[in-house]
Amino acid sequence: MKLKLMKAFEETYGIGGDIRAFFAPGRVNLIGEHTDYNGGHVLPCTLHMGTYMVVRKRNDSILNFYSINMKELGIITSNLDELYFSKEADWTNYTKGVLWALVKEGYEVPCGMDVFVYGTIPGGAGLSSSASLEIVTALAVKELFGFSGLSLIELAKLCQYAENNYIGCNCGIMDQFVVAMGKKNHCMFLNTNDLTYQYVPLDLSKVKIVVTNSKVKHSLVDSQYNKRRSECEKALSELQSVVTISSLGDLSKELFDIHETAIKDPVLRLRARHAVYENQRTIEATKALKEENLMKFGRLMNDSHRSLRDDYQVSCEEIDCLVELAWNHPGTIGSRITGGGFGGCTVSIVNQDSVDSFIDHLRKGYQHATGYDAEFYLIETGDGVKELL
Ligand code: GAF
Repeated sequence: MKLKLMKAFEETYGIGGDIRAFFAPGRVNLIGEHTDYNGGHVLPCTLHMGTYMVVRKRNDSILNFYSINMKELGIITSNLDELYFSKEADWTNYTKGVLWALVKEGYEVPCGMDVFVYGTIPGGAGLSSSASLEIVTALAVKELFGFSGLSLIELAKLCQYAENNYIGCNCGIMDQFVVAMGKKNHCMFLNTNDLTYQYVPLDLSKVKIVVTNSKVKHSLVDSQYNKRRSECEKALSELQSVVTISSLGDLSKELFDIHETAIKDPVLRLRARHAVYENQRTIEATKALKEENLMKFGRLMNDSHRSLRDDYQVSCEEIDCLVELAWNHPGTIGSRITGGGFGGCTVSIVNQDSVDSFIDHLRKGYQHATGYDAEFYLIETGDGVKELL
């Protein structure tokens, strides 16, 4: 792949100079949804699908961006003096946002770059194509300009900062963190409160992770995401008048049940309830995975979906349809919505022998109920961001 992309780079920008190539994966979250901005735990794994970036320094301050996936936009040109969000900059806002965050942090970017991108993550599916683009940019820039003091975790934080303050999505740290730090054949149990993490082995010899793309993305995703976050912050501040906690992730289910009436608005109570219960479910699910108790893991995934559907209300008809079809299939161990919500993908753990009939059942049932053609990805795990040497 590297050689092919290098050749394509030269065809786009001309030959010569030091050309380097990088790759960052996408991610799928197995459980622990909407907990990462509530000081809770998450359990994502990195994918074989991801974003390739080929780069070369320039002698001036021009930034050229080209993506094979957005051929129709051609080369999008910008400048180091123009690191601000603009609608016309389209997908390059993510790369520019990372440069902006680095400069803001005091890293001097001395010259422009020619940038060539190829992504294999389906866009808008909730598999973190944006975090993947951000992190691959961050590593490429770090390596190109010798910002050797920056660790991968610091890069993840900078990319989250860019997403929050340049793009305007108030996301948590999960996506950037795992895309930077993920490990093949493992998922990552991350405590978003203190950023401690463990790699948990993922044995996919008898079961498969099937990601189903609903092909639906409701436009309210960004506004509703930010709204959920502020609802949780409000609920937290009300709880803090009766119990000493610094985040919803500090609460056990039992303590929540005792104190929940401190939250006046019943809707906010539901949001906080999801954040607290989902965090505890993620801790339990990780334990079940370590003990190889997949049946329990699957039940917790199903509970997670119900909570996201009923309490957090980030699901939608199409996703519920896919999850119910999965629940009705005998080969399914667990199934739920994954990612930010309002469309995107479901993640299911399916017995290896049943994968074909599972896909067939969902494909037909979903087509019949909604008219949409779902897409299916059999997940292979991959490593976090790296230079392709
Ligand atoms: C999106 C966000 F980017 C993550 O930070 C996380 O909150 C997730 O939605 C929901 O769990 O992917």
